[in-house]
Amino acid sequence: MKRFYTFLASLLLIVSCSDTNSSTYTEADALEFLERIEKEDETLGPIASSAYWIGSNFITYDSQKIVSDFGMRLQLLSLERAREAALFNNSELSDSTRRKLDLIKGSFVMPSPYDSELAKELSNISTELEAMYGTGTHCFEDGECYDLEAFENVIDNSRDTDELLRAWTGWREIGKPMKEKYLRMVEIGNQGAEDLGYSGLLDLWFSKYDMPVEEFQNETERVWQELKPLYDSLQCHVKNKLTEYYGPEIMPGDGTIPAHILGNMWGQSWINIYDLVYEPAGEQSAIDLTAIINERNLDEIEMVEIAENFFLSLGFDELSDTFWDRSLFVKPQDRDVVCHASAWNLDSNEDLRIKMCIEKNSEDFTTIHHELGHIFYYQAYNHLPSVFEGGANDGFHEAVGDLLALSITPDYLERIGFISKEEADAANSDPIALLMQQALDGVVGVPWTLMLDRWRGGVFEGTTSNQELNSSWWDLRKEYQGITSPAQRPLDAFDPGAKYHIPGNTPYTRYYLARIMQYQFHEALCKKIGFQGPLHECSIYNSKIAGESLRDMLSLGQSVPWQDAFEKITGTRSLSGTSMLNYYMPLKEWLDEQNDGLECGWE
Ligand code: X8Z
Ligand code: ZN
Repeated sequence: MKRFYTFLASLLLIVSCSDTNSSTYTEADALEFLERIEKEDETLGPIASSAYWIGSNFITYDSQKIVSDFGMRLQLLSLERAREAALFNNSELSDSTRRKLDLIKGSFVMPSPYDSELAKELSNISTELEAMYGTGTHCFEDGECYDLEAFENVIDNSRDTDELLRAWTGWREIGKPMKEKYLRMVEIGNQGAEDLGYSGLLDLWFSKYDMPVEEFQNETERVWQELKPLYDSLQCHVKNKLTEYYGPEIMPGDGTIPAHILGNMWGQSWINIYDLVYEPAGEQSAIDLTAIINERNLDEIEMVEIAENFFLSLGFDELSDTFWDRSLFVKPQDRDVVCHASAWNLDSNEDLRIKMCIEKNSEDFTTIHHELGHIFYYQAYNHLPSVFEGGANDGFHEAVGDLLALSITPDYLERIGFISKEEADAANSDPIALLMQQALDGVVGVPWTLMLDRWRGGVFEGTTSNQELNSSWWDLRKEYQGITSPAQRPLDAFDPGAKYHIPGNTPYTRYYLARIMQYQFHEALCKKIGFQGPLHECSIYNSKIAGESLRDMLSLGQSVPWQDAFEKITGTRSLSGTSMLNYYMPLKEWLDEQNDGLECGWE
């Protein structure tokens, strides 16, 4: 630790004694600075990561103290680096060096001003918010206590609306005490962003996409408008089916769906109510992956091995022993952990891990592919300098595993021996069943992943007042998703706090981008491997051509603008909803037939 202090002090000296006439700084100076950063990262990175790993894996008073302290020191260090990088603002530099410096200046999610007291306060709050979520439990008056997994067990499986409502409102109790802390965090973060030269946090967050902020926001909106008719048709069908099942008394009557009956704590994936919204055409019921996992008695590790094998079939290198030894796969019974799934790059050359409380069901089977997507991305770019170790943009990082999940087709399941040829043929004979299963996650996620940061943007910019924090959340959920709260929310409610990425400060637009890009990648790769049939039947499993094309892109890390990386696979440089619309075309037609003559839309 002493060495760390000495290092910080020397860095302070360099910056405070530096000549502010930046034109005197040359490419050679910049390279020297970057080399120093690389060396520091090599030593500091793995230790800091271990501190965070312990903080999320053993939530105790002491581990949080360490995480908070580390957070404060790393914040100040990053601010120092950003200041030093800014000294080169007017220098003539190569494109690559300029990009590295820009990445260093923009590497913040929640910056504090350069002030140790504020850095400490911010780090304390962020650590506390994440721990509040990770340890979140609610006890009812009858003394029964539930954590998130216990509440989710009810929401995902129950069809009893009283029970559902109790679990839905119960989990949201954990959000209430976060509200004031969250607001203070945003206040400090906005100050920090301004000090870095941004107009605020929103500007900082949306400046990471190699294009002007406004242009990026317009792009996300443009694609949403392309996809909205598909979502609206699905929302309408699901609303009508739920009305049939539960009766009109449970529905708000304004065309929206109450959030507690969607089979997911946040209404972000509706796969658990599949059986309520689709009756198979023939005798054969759709493939039930959860049932297969349980029939085959797969344990958590075997589920991960199957996902790993998919990547290996594309030509990726095996996961190392350290991955298997150090990852967390099963929820520990004896301690508090942050169960929200994550992938970790503790030391890019030899220490990659996932942390997940795996449940033996189809949803988590998909999430395992998602997490391994992060891991194989880390593996693909670990030869790069540390500043370039990152996704082409953050959406790319989220899209890799999701891309593979689109290839979990009946033919793939047959090839790995999960189902018979007859079962695969029967599944393929009912495309609507397959597409409906995919859409209940993939299409449903589109407005949700867009609205979340629209809400955060309003809070960051101050256009949403402190009194409107919760009501604006519900206004946006209604506007984008046609979902409403099943009960009047109390004045002190802070429902966004009950979703991990809000207390965890994880930007969410990345998942929106991933939702869109995964279909663009899928379509392009299927074309590349010469697949002729409908897109939902295409699997890139075992294709070395697809694997090579994917790796070519992943190995670029963030060394080039994302559009360059995107072009490598798709041949285009912009986002488009067309691939997703192509994929779901048969479902869209079917939905429109079902909805014909019924009331759609919401007020
Ligand atoms: O947070 C995640 C991953 C970890 S990066 C499990 N996802 C979002 C969520 O759960 O809300 C994946 C889908 C969207
Ligand atoms: Zn992820």
